[in-house]
Formats: sequence, structure tokens, C-alpha cells
Amino acid sequence: NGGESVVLERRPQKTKPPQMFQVVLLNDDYTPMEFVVEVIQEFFNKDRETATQIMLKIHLDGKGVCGVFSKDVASTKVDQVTEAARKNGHPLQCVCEPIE
Ligand code: TYC
Repeated sequence: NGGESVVLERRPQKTKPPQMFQVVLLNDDYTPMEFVVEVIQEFFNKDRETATQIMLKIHLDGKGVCGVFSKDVASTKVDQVTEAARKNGHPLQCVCEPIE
């Protein structure tokens, strides 16, 4: 073929793992400990013992990570926790933050 050669270059791989977000609960002086434990069990699928440990960590340190999710799931968790807190009259704050 006229001596021409074809070079197939490898493209840089395009797909990278999605940015992950940690969902964090913040401490406050008013939300009952029991409510926080129930929220962590229900929305973050933790057993009661783990949920209690996370709640106490938040109570002592001011905040604590309840789970790590894709952006969509993390933001849904924030909405669900915030709605449950408001419905029950508690000021509990839940936020998500990108990790790494
Ligand atoms: N500090 C609260 C209390 O003493 C308990 C609490 C824990 C509130 C964790 C919020 O994210 C929280 N009743």
C-alpha cells in the first residue's frame, strides 16, 4: 500500500470514577440524641450500636460522617434527613461535602 503504515494511538481513558460526597451531620444543642440515632439507622442503614457511636462522635466533635455516596444519592440523603428533622421540629443540620 505504497509503504504507508497506520499508527493506532491509544486515547487517554475517558471514564473516571465519579466524585464522591460524604454526608455529614452537625451537632446542635436541641435535637434529641434518640432522634439522631433513629435518623442514622433509617437513612444510613446502620445498626443501633453503630448509629449510637456516630451520634456520640457528632455530639463530642461537632460533626460526623454518616456515609459516602455519589452526588445524587448524597444530596437525596441531605434532603430526606432535613425534611424528617423539620417535620419533627428539630434544628438538626445535614450537609454533604466532596471528598479528596
Ligand atoms: N447535642 C445534642 C444533645 O445533647 C445531640 C445531638 C447529637 C444533636 C448529634 C445533633 O447531629 C447531632 N441533645
